[in-house]
Amino acid sequence: MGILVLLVWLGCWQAPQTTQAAEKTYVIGTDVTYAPFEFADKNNKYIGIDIDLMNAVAKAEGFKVQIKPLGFNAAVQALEARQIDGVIAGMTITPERQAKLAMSDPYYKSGASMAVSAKNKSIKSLADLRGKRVALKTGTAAADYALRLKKKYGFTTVTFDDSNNMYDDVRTGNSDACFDDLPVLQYAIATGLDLKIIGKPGKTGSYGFATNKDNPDHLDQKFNAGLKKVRASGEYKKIVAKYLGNGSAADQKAKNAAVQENDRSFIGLLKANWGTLMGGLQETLIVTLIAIILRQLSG
Ligand code: ASN
Repeated sequence: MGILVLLVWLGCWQAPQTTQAAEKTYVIGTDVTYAPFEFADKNNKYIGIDIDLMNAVAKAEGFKVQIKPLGFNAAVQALEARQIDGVIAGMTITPERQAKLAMSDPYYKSGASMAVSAKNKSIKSLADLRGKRVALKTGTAAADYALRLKKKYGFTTVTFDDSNNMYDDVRTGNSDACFDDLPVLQYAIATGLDLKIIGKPGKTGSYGFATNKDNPDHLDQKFNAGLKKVRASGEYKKIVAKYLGNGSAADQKAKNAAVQENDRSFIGLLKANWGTLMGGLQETLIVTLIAIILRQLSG
């Protein structure tokens, strides 16, 4: 009897996460820290161009979103495993990704750049990377770009799951250079990261929202329709200006505080992702609990 009550309670307790009476809620994965596109503010609330854009598109199209900061590669894998409905994460539209996923119309132009420590005086071009160690972020377009150059320029590579750990490896001198998207590097440097950009960015493409090709609700089409509306109303411009603004000193200072307090430390990331981590833990506990109960029943 006690077990029955427990199982019924577990069933009821899960229900509110998946049902929405009027407007459907889609679970959208994003990167952990990819400012100005997604990052945690002082109150550990996720903000950024991607987050505001996704919310604006959802509002325009009459649906709701639940944003999950999973990390870029993990978010794409979760999408492919049908665990989430979409990804918005400064994700470059590439032919390889288009072959696997439904990618929306482009919403932001980007390109991959190399960066080295601000103190580095010896690396001035790709040719100076011979024999050097280059930090990359798993599964990214910038990593693919660097891997295509690896043989020609003779460098070794090491991978990280998020941009901050990749930058740290260069800052601390473990790696000599890293590759990431230009707008993200520029924003990080403008808000206090002690790296510098070397050379011109390589062409990798524009950012788009990703979903599965067979998603039953045509979320890609909904995103495109919403994006058109949000552009036409002037909201898109406002969102970009909110984060990239006119670069006033006060603006920049506020951004510094937000990024540095929350995003650059392990604790910051942990705090920002506590909900997600605990969500995963809850699921694990439930599965374990059910396994124990079933074993008791069968034994
Ligand atoms: N810009 C990366 C890519 O398109 C995504 C990311 O790092 N958030 O691969």
